[in-house]
Amino acid sequence: MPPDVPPTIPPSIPPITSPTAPSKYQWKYPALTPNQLDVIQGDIWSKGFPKHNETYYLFKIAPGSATAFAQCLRKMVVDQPELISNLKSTKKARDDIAAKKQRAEAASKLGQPNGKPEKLHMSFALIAFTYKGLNMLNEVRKTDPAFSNGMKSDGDALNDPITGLDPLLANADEIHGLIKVAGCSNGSVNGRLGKIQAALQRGTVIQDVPGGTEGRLDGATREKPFRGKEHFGFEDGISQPLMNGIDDTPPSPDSEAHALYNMDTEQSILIVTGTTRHENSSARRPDWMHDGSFLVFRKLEQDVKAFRQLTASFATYQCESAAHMGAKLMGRWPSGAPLALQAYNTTDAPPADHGKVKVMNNFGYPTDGGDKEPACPFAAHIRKTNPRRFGDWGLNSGDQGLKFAKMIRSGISYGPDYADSEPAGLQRGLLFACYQAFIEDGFQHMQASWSNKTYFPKSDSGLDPIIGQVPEGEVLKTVITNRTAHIEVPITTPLVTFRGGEYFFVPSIAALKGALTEAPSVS
Ligand code: N7H
Repeated sequence: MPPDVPPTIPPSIPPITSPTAPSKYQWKYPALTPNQLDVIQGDIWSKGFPKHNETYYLFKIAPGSATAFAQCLRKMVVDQPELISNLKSTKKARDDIAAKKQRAEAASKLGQPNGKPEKLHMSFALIAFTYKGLNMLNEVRKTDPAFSNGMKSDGDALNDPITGLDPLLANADEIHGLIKVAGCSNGSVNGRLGKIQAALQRGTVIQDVPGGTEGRLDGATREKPFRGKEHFGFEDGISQPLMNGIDDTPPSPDSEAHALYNMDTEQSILIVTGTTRHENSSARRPDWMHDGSFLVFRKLEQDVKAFRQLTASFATYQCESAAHMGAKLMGRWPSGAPLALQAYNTTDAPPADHGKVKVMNNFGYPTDGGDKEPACPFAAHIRKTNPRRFGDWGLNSGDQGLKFAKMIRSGISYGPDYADSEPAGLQRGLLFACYQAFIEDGFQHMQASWSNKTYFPKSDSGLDPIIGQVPEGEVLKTVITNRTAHIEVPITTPLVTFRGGEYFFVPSIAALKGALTEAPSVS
């Protein structure tokens, strides 16, 4: 063969793939390590603590007791490690619950008795500190301005009201720490909280924050048939950022969608992993903050009557029913079915599909040129707080929020169910909690720069009808869209009202045993 003839390249042979064996989803980011599963507190992942009841206990460290508190805390974490839950133990509990459920389902399919899963008696706890509380344990550099200044200082940017606050949350200076306890019943929550309070010497070393009942705010999941639903009647807790190493692999057929719609999340957005803020910032955190996360806690009262009255005016806003208008405000139907999907543009999913739609995240928002009015309004709560895809509708891809505004939500409802005939004065809502590595990028960005602004995700979108807040005296205006119309909706009675809250840091268990309790900075 003459030397100048190029060798023949064999045609490439396509790999043999079975259509029934889809390839495994490849996570985009490195996994949490086994050590991280041991030291990261157990509520900081998409599934969080299993719970039926939950309490937020707010405490202060008694004057002159910082050293005693540090000693008690260290002793508790070392001698009774089971009292503060880590990711490993929470994941195991979730796996046990799932296994029991599966066994019960299998038994019931075989027609065997005892098809109902046996109730597992479990409880879980987390401890977190305000900037003031943390500073009593270790000198804290002001690396995170929102955290060190406190939620009250952010009030103007967030448009938080300053009156009508829950007395327990009204005086933030009194709050040094938070113990969040979740469990299968009030009894299991009280039992675990009592043990922690005893270890931290409640009454002498720690004291209840004044203004409430024993320093507590209690919540509970709603009873059947509203289990999983919040007070406006919508399925909650569907869309969460997922982390490699703790979350289940997204189902393979949905892999691309999970990557595309940003479910697969770099851990440094949710957990303090490195010393740099992100590529554009120089804020540096000390090593002991690694594997911690910031907790934003807000008591948000829901006005169910106002929600029902507003949605009853559906015809004015060219919606087909009150339920359709509710779905336009939320972005999902009560079942969880996303309004953006064509099948659910105008109707909720049939009951037979509720199991499927209540976990549905494989969707984005249509990219039909940016001019037409979409089935899911730009201002809908879930579209405001997660536009899902970059570059659509002329979204400003320079908005760092599109990558960094992520949070693990971990709220619980409080208060009784609403009834038309109820006596005046009953209150209900959401004890909202979320975790992120940067409050400025997560909660603060979402609330102040997205939900409270009409220009996000595009100009004249209107404000988020559920959580948007305007300065006192102004009326919140959202916009409802359909294929032909773009209609402004004034919300004269807010659907959700802020009743107080605070920013906390949730240290790793390693920090609780080490740097934070070694040498308190205040005696
Ligand atoms: Fe929202 N609701 O129950 O009506 N939220 N939220 N939220 N929220 C969501 O997708 C609700 C609040 C987010 O990825 C659903 O899991 C209520 C705050 C984010 O598609 C429902 C309150 C902030 C998402 C509610 C409240 C957020 C989300 C759909 C207050 C942040 C995921 C279920 C009383 C600043 C969006 C789901 C996505 C979803 C409700 C508060 C953020 C039903 C009543 C304060 C990021």
